[in-house]
Amino acid sequence: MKILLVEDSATLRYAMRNYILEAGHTPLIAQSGEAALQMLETTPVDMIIMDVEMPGLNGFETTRLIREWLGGHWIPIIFVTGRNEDESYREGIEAGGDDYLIKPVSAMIIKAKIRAMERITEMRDQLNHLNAELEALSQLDSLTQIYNRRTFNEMAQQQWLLAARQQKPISVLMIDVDHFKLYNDHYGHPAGDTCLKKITQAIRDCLNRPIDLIGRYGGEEFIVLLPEADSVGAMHVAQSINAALEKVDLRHEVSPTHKCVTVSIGGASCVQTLSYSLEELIKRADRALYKAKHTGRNRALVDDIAVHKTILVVEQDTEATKTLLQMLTPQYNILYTENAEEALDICLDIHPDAIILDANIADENGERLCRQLARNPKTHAIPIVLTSETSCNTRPVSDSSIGIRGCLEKPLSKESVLQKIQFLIN
Ligand code: GH3
Ligand code: MG
Ligand code: MG
Ligand code: MG
Repeated sequence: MKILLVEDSATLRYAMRNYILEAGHTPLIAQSGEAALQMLETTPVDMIIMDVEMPGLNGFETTRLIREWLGGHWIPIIFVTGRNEDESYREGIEAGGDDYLIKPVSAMIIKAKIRAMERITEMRDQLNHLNAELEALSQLDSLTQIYNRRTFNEMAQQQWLLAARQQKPISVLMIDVDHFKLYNDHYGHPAGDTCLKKITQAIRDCLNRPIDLIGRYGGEEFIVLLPEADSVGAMHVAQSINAALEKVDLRHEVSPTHKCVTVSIGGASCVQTLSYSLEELIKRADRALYKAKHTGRNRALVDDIAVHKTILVVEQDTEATKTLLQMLTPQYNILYTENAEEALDICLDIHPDAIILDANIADENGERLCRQLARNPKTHAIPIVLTSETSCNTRPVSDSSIGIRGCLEKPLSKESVLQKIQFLIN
């Protein structure tokens, strides 16, 4: 164990240091209460042996500050003092001490006390470990009583699949508290915990529908899933969260950006397509959050994936489909099918910005697909590019009358694919 010894007398420091070493532990030395506090900011310790009478902060005052600063994290603190009055003993225990020894203390006693405290520390560790296991088994985050990350992911995945089936929009918001480290440092960890609970409540109050999901994603990071909400709806919710926190007005005196606790929000919205996953949507929201942080905090940015152009890939060759997906994602929204009938349905429903069509399909019922698209005023302007195993020069010129505006030879090269698509879409 690392044992911090706080003692102003050089003689006692020397003796106690040796006792600690003899007991098989590592001594760290502070000559004053102030020095002890400073050391604890950077160095975690397992136990503290604390003198009471010291110039500056005395042992009781130092212990009170340490307990406040450590919040829920308990480490044993033993006082070693010349004061032997009952009242002093009471004060020491009240200040947060766990034991109280009267000087002079023999090596034997100090070693026995260290051993006793070590046992309690081991029990604490076991308890923490069991609590962590219990929390993993439970669905809720213990501090905020909203879904923990794992449960949120499971529930969100169900909503995602539902949105995919129904082709409905879905949005996600990542919410990160601004300058929360400074808040903890200034007000203490327990106050930080209370603050997180209040933030949770403020966010919950902004979610109006029972299908909306909220989870604690990390320490001071929350996540919200808004099924059936497009980017406008998501932005509305996000801004209402910013406004709600301003109203709750939790003081944050040391924040460099605002006087009260604020959050930055990054969102992403999409109309569910085959080419996106929930993980990607969350990644996009995270990217938006990063932007919100770097453009001043206390703000919301929502990335509308729907503004990305959509390309329909109609391919029988699964290798080619995979290659195209790799080349075109995430710059474009990709839908794909190997079936001309389904392609027509998709075109009528979603109006992709371009179609990449396997020439093999085009030669069979694909040609019919092209004609049907060309006839329909809703779809006649969609440009079609063929992919072909044979040279593109052999294709008849009449293709252009049924919307075919280009040809790509297999094996496909990324450069030519992107060039062609950009040319056709922009
Ligand atoms: P930024 O505005 O860039 O997000 O700054 P930040 O200080 O909020 O970010 P940073 O990631 O540096 O610090 C996050 C802090 O959140 C550090 C950690 O002590 C605190 N924190 C994380 N989980 C908890 C918790 O459960 N309770 C308390 N009180 N604090 C927590
Ligand atoms: Mg002293
Ligand atoms: Mg964070
Ligand atoms: Mg933060």
